Amino acid sequence: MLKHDFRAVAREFQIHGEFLEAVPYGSGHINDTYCAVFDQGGPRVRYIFQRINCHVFQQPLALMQNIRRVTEHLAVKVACEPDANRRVLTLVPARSGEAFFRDATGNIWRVYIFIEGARGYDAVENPAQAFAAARAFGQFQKMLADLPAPCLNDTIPDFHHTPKRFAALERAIEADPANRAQLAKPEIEFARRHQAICGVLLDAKLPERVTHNDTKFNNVLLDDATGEGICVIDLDTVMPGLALYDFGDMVRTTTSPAKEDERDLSKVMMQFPMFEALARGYLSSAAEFLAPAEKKFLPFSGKLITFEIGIRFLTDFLAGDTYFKIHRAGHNLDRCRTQFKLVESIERQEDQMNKLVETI
Ligand code: ADP
Ligand code: GN1
Ligand code: MG
Repeated sequence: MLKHDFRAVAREFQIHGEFLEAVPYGSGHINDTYCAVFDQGGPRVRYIFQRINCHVFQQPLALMQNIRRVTEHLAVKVACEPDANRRVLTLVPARSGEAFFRDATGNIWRVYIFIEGARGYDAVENPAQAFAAARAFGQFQKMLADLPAPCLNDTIPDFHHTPKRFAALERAIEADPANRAQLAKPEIEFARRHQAICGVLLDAKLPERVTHNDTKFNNVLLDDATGEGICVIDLDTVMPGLALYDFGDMVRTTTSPAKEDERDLSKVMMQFPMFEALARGYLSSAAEFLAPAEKKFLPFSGKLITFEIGIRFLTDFLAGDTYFKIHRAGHNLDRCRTQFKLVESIERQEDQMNKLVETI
């Protein structure tokens, strides 16, 4: 039995032709994503159907308002480029004219045109990919620098406020509702040993910008033919933030050859050539607007955001897996372990990373 009546959802959007099927798609941790296929007379046409996770995003309408503004702004920016309609997500309007549809049980659905001829990767394969991804995310920040007022809505308040993330971890350790703290003693100790880094970027008085905030490697689609970072996706957390949150998450997800949930920790490492490609790719599009202080903290941001996501995984493990989707017992603890291993690897190479950035 299908979990959702996709045919009924499809009817609520401005899509012509006959709905054929919808299958789960991608490996995101938050929303439910499906690839929906339609017969429109010629070759099959695909769309992305997404059910927004309203446990995570408690104000889905404010979120959709952001996405509408951001995608419309970006569409104007890329209009003159070749293949313009593959360079930005395009929302398919609902029959009501809204950007979403709320079904009878309260689920909120949105539909995007499927970006064909490109794909996202869960693990980086070579420095060229790292360069392409970072260049695209830098370009994304640049194109949104002149988004007209008002500010975007905060879809998750304090999303990258690391000290508050740390406080949430301490609360979870204290409450220990799933009786798991005993299973994560080394990780809890690791987190506590690193507490001092939490506030560094907040104390540095860096400029607030419009940032993506979830720049993991699989949130940019790379063109199958050219390898270019053709389209930045997953716009739920686009909101005011620090440019370094985005660069930090790129370091987290685009320098190690291992997947985020790899159990063999010997495979987890910060590979210097990937970092170099990432820094060069990002600066190829972002150097013109970055302040010197932001540039200086590029390597540190990688350590901080890797640590931050590590403590979020640990917190969710302790809380009983209520936030991130999991696919096996201990999944969030496995994810936490890769993050902390990567923090250590970055620490060992931080001086070299700093020296490199000074030369770019
Ligand atoms: P989540 O917030 O759960 O990570 P995403 O918005 O990142 O959800 O979507 C999940 C996956 O679906 C992506 O990693 C990507 O593979 C795929 N995807 C999302 N939007 C599109 C699109 N417009 N075209 C093609 N693939 C897409
Ligand atoms: C989630 O949505 P997805 O899977 O791209 C999370 C990010 C984490 C990431 C860890 C809204 O990203 O913050 O860094 O998992 N998104 C949200 O893989 O919490
Ligand atoms: Mg995603």
